[in-house]
Amino acid sequence: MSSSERSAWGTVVAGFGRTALVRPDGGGAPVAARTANRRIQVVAGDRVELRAPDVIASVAPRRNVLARSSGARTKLIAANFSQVVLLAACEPAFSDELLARVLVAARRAGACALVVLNKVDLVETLAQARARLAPFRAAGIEVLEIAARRDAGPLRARLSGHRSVLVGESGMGKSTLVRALVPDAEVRIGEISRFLGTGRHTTTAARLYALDARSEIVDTPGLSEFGLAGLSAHEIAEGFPEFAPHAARCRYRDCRHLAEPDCAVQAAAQAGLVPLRRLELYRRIVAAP
Ligand SMILES: Nc1nc2c(ncn2[C@@H]2O[C@H](COP(=O)(O)OP(=O)(O)O)[C@@H](O)[C@H]2O)c(=O)[nH]1
Ligand SMILES: [Mg+2]
Ligand SMILES: [Zn+2]
Repeated sequence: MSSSERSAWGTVVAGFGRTALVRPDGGGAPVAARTANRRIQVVAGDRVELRAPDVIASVAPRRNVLARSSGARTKLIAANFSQVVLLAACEPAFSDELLARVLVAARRAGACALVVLNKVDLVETLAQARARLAPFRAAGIEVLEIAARRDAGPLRARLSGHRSVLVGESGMGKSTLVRALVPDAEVRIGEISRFLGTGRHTTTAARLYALDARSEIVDTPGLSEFGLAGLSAHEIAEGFPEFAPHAARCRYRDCRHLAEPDCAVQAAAQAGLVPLRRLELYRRIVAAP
């Protein structure tokens, strides 16, 4: 590299394989950039080295990554985050299995996780939604209730100091929430869309927004499934931290809490010490990760 080709670093605001919108360090307008070669793949949250000034020369090693995998294909969702916010809603009904899957992935990424129940103004469906989340609460997973259309305030404080990845099925209120949290979201979505061209990729990639000097949120496309292909039963069990205190008393040290004899996790579920639904979800995921 000649001395006139100075490199600079930036953060990927939206990434699509080899192309990305990059926010340069030190401010300035986002830059539409392309990776120098096909071996470099970028995703929202990546730290990238810019050259020329619209060529991505390299990607810094990722602290963590949120990815789902069907086995044949692994899809990166976001990188370098500290928190995962799982959005559910009173209506339409959400999948508790999807929540459990994302919690496994968040745990593997070493990020903290927060479940948000949105649309709590829909009082007729509130009790049912709370009941579906009760096993998660009982497992020690935090659940925050909001009505994003009225007030996203209760969540705002929980985002402070974090880069949070917002995930959820479509219809849960992600767009509503992002508009409430990011005052100029529409303008910035427009910027990203212009860069991408007419609607291309608009629903297939995550976008990173700054909330304040210390906080960012990554909006992700609506999920309908979250494959965990390649994870062992043991790795999946790590996403069920409420099993751990009991697992030490299973007869077999490598017990997978499926059909092994004298499984203490199974016994704890029967005794009501572990939510039965959580054990069911664990077994479903292990059977078809
Ligand atoms: N009643 C109610 N409806 C909401 C709330 N938040 C979002 N919605 C509605 O739920 C629908 C789906 O919201 P949207 O933000 O598009 O969901 P997304 O698919 O997750 O992006 C829209 O009709 C929203 O107006 C809320 O707090 N209360
Ligand atoms: Mg949306
Ligand atoms: Zn066991």
